[in-house]
Amino acid sequence: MVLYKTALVTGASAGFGYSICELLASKGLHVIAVARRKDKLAELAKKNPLIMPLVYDVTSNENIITKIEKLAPPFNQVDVLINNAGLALGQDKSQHALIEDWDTMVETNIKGLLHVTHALLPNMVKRNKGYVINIGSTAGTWPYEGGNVYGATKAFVEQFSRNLRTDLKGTAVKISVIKPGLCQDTEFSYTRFKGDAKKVFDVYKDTEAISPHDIADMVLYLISTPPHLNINSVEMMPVCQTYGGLSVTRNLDLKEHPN
Ligand code: 8X3
Repeated sequence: MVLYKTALVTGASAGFGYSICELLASKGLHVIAVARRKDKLAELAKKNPLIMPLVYDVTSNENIITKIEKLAPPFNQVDVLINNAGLALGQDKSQHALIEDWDTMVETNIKGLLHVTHALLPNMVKRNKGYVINIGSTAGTWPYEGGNVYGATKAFVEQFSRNLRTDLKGTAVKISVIKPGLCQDTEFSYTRFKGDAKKVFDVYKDTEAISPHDIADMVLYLISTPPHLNINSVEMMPVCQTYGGLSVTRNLDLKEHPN
């Protein structure tokens, strides 16, 4: 049984966020759907009157609290925060990556998540009621070529989640991190590969990956756990995906090359 009345979901305009909003509202929660794209939020909000669209950019310096306070009750008090907004940009090796892409990932995946959490957490602690669910990634645990800053931001999300858990000691506020692996039916790869349809196609070719519904189901499960139980971390992969193992370069050239 869900013991929470309201949820705020960032990155609500597509993929995981969109599905999470739909599912939680269908279970009777009042859901604040946060994203930058007004048209997508309007489309989502039409699906259920319990969904309140809130246009907000997590990378802006505006405090989200000022916007939430203006919403009609019960939307003005958030019980469950789902920090879902995040992105990957590029999958080139570090030596070829664009610094602008690195900056954008840090701004969104780290700073955006921090700012929203910092704004909402004090009220949860004050009321001794709340749940923060951070969307991490398998990339935060398992390195892969070209995962560089994306994986590092998700490692941050995981460690920040653990540290939050320690800070919440002595309160009833819960915190979990969900770490999905390969996921389909989201904008993730289109964004990462900047619309390169061939690259996107190759990522999902002949696979059955995690769907946004799988993630929404997991969120619903987490917020339905009994008050005494905190699931610290959930790592999810499709059955078709597994660990890659370590790699070895044979006959490696260790000599310095002329400039
Ligand atoms: C998404 C998983 O493997 O594309 O966070 O980095 S992966």
